[in-house]
Amino acid sequence: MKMQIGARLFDGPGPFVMGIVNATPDSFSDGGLFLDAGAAIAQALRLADEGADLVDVGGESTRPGAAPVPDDEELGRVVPVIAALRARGFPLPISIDTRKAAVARAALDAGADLVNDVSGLADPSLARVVAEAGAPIVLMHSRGTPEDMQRRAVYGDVVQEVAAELEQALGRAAAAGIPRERTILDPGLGFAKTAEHNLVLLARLGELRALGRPILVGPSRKSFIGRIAGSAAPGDRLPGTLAAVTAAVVAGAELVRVHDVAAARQAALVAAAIRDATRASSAAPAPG
Ligand code: HH2
Repeated sequence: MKMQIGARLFDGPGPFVMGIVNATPDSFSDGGLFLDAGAAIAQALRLADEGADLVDVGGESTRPGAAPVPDDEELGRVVPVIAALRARGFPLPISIDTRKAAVARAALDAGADLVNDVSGLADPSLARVVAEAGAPIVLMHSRGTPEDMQRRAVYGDVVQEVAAELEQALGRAAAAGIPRERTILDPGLGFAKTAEHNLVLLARLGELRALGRPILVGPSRKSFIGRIAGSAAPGDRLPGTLAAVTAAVVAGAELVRVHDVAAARQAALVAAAIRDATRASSAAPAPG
């Protein structure tokens, strides 16, 4: 990928690691830990020390069944964190994880560099904010809202349908004036997906590369890992997360979104080295 995000040029195949800062009371794996602005700021600094390439700050849980959060409440959770990080010279690009135009605008004004939209631009006013700011955007695939998305997890071929719906999201972006070069695509593991859908998307992730944009994948601690592992609690899902990160990077993901940055970074680097060795050795001429 080649994309300017804030002060940093992301150039090359990666992998790049996005560290998660959930300033929420109810996120599925770390809800309440970083609701306090001071704790969220400390977490962002810790993830930077662990080797994150950017951090993603969110103020609304989008786990299945989560109720929406009013604009001012979400704003009040994320804007002080972003402003304080910028005031102290935080060196990394900051992404704002929101579906809401007002939150995105305030976060970009406070110093965020990228918008991470789990609704894939369901709201045209968010598209306008991103276009006006000239910011890059992550378009994640989902259907419906966190409240009803699991009822919509019905697909013929999940990979083809996700690809087609991501292409529609790219169309919404283009219509609002966001150029394709400023987009990153994400299949949205766990969003209107069953555990089986997540596995098929990971296994066939390479097919999404035909859309011609960098791919971000967010498997971190998600429930399909607990399901496969036989009920590991969210905090005990790091080994399974690393397996999913490895598979995603080998299949061509340029970015991974994770809670456990140091461990995921190591897994992603080794996975990328294996991916590159595969490409190099299959490109080499046969001996003799
Ligand atoms: N997953 C979550 C939130 N935002 N953004 C992208 N681009 N991709 C994802 O897979 C993704 C995302 C859900 O995880 P988390 O933030 O840990 O939980 P919660 O929504 O409960 O805050």
